[in-house]
Amino acid sequence: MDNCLFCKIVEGTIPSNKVYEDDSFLVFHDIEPAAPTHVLIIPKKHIASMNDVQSGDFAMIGELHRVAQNVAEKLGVADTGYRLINNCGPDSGQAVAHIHYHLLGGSKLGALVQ
Ligand code: DGP
Repeated sequence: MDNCLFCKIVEGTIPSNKVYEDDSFLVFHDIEPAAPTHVLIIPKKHIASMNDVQSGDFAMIGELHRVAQNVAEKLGVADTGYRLINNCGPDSGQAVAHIHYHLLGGSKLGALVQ
């Protein structure tokens, strides 16, 4: 997708600090970490937001949870705990219109809603 920041990260035209990659997913460190561990899990397929997930995407989005489990293990937060967040739309603060899940951990996390 033209002019999508995360598609450019997938293509490699914008660099990222990668944690994991396979044919369907990319995981990379957030440029503005909000916790000691803060990575973004994205499908390589361009989907603008949770609202745009189609029924044909459900299996892939399910797989994303397996990726999150494996990444949490790899980054050492599986046992201490972590948070998986998807922001959808203006009120959530979604800034990048390519669906992504924040995986946050590495310290006691604050309140979920401020
Ligand atoms: P959200 O507000 O849910 O759309 O989160 C977008 C996140 O993307 C935000 O935490 C900062 C991160 N981000 C924005 N631009 C870049 C970038 O160029 N590289 C990386 N690694 N992260 C970025």
